[in-house]
Amino acid sequence: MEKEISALKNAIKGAERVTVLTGAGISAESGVPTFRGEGGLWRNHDVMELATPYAFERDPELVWEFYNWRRDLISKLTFNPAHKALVDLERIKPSFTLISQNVDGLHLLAGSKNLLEIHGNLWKVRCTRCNEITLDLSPDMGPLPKCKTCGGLLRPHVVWFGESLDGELLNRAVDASKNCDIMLVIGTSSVVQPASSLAFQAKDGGAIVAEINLEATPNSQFMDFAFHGKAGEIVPRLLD
Ligand code: BV8
Ligand code: ZN
Repeated sequence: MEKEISALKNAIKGAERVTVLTGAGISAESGVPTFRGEGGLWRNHDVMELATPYAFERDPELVWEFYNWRRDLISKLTFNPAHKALVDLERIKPSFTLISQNVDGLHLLAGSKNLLEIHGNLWKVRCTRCNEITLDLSPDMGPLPKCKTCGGLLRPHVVWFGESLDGELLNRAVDASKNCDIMLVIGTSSVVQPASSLAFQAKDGGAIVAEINLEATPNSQFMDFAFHGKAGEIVPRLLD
């Protein structure tokens, strides 16, 4: 591990353009439940069933209960050394893009600037009628929050399963993946599409690709480096 770590550290040092892709695993040590593993359940509902437009259509109050529960939980948490290390890296690199699948807002809280939240952000709400997007940090939005402008029902401004990602954000993420010298893939099970394909875009673009994740993933075999352990421990070591 030591030899590999120093090899990757040197590669990062020599890289001009760095792109990072993060998933729920980078927030795990902050106390945010991940999607798979133990975090995958809320009141015996499969989270994957709740984070869908169909669930919201069928039972908006249940979905809002789930999101209010997450908002309340995350409002008491903060970023961890892995988030912080990425902020420090961004400051010293001529070109840096952080692509996150996470909606918890912890990268913003840590101070990341060039951030693409490709699955949206839990702290933003969108009106289902007039599409107005507002930032609202209240832990509990109430059972069926309504738009102040038109009275329409609000929804979390996140990308649910079965919904397509914002085209412009995705294009910028693909661009940052295709045109980088190194991509770090941190804390993602790499099963969710199209995010998990970004690592291949980076490889196609000639980048060195490194995975830092608690366990192996379907993409591990394609990586130039694959470190299995905690992001909060490994990422700061890579960037110190
Ligand atoms: C789309 C917002 C289609 C909601 C999220 C192709 C094949 C098969 C299926 C599909 C496909 N294309 C599309 C699909 C369907 C689906 C999909 O990918 N399904 C998967 C499950 C197979 N994709 C979609 O629906 C996407 N939409 O493609 O649209 C389309 C196209 C055209 C027109 C119309 C429609 C939308 C996907 C976005 C879903 N929204 N989040 C919310 O959060 O409330 S994704 C959700 O999962 C979270 O954002 C989360 O970040 C993300 C991915 O999961 P991970 O981040 O990887 O988290 P996970 O728990 O899985 O893994 C955590 C990892 O961390 C683990 O490996 C663990 O070992 C590790 N870990 C734990 N602790 C630590 C750690 N690592 C380091 N340190 C630690 N301490
Ligand atoms: Zn409205």
